[in-house]
Amino acid sequence: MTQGVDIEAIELRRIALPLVAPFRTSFGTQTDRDALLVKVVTGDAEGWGECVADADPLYSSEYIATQEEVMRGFLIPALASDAGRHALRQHGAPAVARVLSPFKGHRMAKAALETAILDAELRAEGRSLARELGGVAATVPSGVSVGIMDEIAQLLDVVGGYLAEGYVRIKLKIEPGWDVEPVRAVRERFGDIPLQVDANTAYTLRDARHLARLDPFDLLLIEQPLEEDDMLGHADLAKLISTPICLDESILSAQTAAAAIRLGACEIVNIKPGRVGGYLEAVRIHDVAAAHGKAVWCGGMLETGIGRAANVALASLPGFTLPGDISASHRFYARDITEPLRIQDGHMRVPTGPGLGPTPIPEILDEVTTSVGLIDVSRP
Ligand code: SMG
Ligand code: MG
Repeated sequence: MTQGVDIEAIELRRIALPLVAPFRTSFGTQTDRDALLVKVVTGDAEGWGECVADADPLYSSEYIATQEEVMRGFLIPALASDAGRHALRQHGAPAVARVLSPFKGHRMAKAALETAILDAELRAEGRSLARELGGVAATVPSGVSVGIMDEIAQLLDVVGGYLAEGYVRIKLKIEPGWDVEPVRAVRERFGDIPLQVDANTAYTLRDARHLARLDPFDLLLIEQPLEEDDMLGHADLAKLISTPICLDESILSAQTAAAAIRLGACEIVNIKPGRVGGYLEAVRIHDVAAAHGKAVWCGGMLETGIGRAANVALASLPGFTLPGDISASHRFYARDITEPLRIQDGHMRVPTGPGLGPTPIPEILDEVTTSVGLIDVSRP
């Protein structure tokens, strides 16, 4: 348990980072990442959080401009109110979700604030996020997510490159028209590698027979084939295909995870702290899944070293039995804002330093910053 925290100021910083190569999914092609970083300043330390919302509401309804606005207009004022400050002083980061609970949704904004507060608290106390969350592993296996390509030949080159780098699991982004053939080609070329696919809601239940054509390829899972709110559709689909269904976009909380598991809508859960409102809720989802004997793994949202280091800490919990989307900094960024995270023998080392571990390198951070504002929340 943490010891309580007194916030003096919160900095909101927008940064823009070019991607090393375009990343295409069923909902669009990304060429750079527009991110929002939160820095919380207390009397004892600074803490960092990364808001994982994209520039456009294509992955989910949240997008970066609204996340910044909801923080400024509602979430930060609630944390800075007398009641908010009192709760934070008494209970520290675990109070954040409760203080912010009157405001519906906006989980990515809530997660970034909670992470920064938790990080500040842990840094002040010299404790690591991994230990705080209940992590047990010293390293975690790295999987990599591979975007949709124009040509199969190009895909095979890219996958071959990642396997040569040591990634222990490949995830292919799929959509109608780019599914069975790329999977077949990767299986034929690379054999029995751990392989899975992610549809980002691109199909409907009417595609069940088509999706069953993936069955012979022995995939680890198919991630989010149907719409975010189509829990029953996923439960029905699970009876029509043999590839295990994993939910990503549909799982917003421990409660939705429990419902999805009870309904038979998923066999496996992709846990993304941003999507579920923070690392503390992420641990609760891990616990719910473990109680039902379901595997979980840690998803990715093209985080910088800040968000990614925290994800590595989460992935060190015992229920994370499948490799996460936890790739090295240079998978997406020629220059990360932290010391680059690297993989070694297909694994990433769990940070052991205080808080989430790495911090942004000030010169790099300044160069990529597009706007920054400091909100004074101190009281005499
Ligand atoms: O961070 O390695 C990463 C990206 C992993 O494919 C990835 N994420 O649906 O799981 C997913 C996607 C969401 C982000 S696409 C913009
Ligand atoms: Mg996904």
